[in-house]
Amino acid sequence: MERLKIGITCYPSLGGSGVVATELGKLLAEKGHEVHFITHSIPFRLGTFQKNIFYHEVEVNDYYVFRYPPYDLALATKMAQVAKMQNLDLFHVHYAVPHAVCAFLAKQILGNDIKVVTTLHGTDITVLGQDESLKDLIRLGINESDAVTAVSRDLINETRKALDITREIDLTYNFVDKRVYYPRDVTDLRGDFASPDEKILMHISNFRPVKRVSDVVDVFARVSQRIPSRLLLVGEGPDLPKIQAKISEMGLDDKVRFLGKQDEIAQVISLADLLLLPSEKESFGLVALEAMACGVPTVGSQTGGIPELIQHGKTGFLAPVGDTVSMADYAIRLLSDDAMVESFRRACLERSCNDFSRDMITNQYEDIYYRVLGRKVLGLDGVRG
Ligand code: GMT
Repeated sequence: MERLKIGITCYPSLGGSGVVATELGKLLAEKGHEVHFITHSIPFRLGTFQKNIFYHEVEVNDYYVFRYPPYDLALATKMAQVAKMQNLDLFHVHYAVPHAVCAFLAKQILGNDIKVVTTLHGTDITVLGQDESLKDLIRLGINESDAVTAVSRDLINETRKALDITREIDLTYNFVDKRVYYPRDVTDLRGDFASPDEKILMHISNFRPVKRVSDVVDVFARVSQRIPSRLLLVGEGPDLPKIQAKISEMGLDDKVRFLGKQDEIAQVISLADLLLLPSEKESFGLVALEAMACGVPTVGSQTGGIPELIQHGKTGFLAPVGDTVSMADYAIRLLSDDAMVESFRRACLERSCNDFSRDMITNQYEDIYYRVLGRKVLGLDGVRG
């Protein structure tokens, strides 16, 4: 079957959309497609040299009349240049602004029929889609794409509502690579963070207000009154100083550790007994899927796409946004019942394998590429029809 040449643009620094874009690119390359990342720096999960993967850096001209160097225009120009030089079949852009609009501009520059697939990830719709100064531009990027995908049913509905979009949007959930995400043996490492009788609760995020990390601390404070436990906070971001201050004010310094940004997420998550994800908005919650694949359940908020991932009472527990009392009660109920922990762990492993596998979701994206290109839907391996 025909090998495709795909240009991928995403935010290459920390963040779920960049992770999904990079992991997808790697898997497509593994399947034999040629993948060209067009970004402002090397995607952080790209790793070392890999067959069929190429990287093209966007450089912004900082001419003295520019108050704001025009990154978006530099990106669109670079996308067009790479497409021409490498004879790309399509662009797959992740996050609507500015990437879908840059793909549209690149297509205008090229003046040909290169296809554009846009994947919506979250705040590009749920936050920026509400912004009157960006709304029309986001709608243009979406409507001008040849295919649009979103990472949950909830995000599809939000997109329709926020932007008055009527076109078809494909559902492509986040996925997890079981070769990387599985329960790791971290027995030795665990001893550095907790004693054998203590439970480990964990939160991983970029500490933006939308993650409500303050709720994580409130939940943990209640849990630690009933269950000997520790809280590990992974990641960094704007709310970090506020959270540090809150932990000190509540006298929790001895029980909380800040691990900063970490690369070996599977290893880190495997330390946890429970993940906390009390976000205000969360279109999917990739970190909860990564935890699930490592056998770790989540207690989180019943918002956005989280209920499509976490089955309440089976692979975790959900409560309304901000209801830290219920979240703490659920955490206590789970952590004090070994049989329940074991059944949640099994359900987590099963669900992550069956419903969010890398092969299944990569095939879905591949099918969308072939569809927009008007080709027969058949993978390079020739086995799908
Ligand atoms: O949209 C964002 O806030 C950023 C984006 C990112 O790059 O981390 O996160 C979103 O995309 C992830 C991958 O599809 C989803 O798993 C996250 O739930 C989503 N974040 C939010 O909706 C807050």
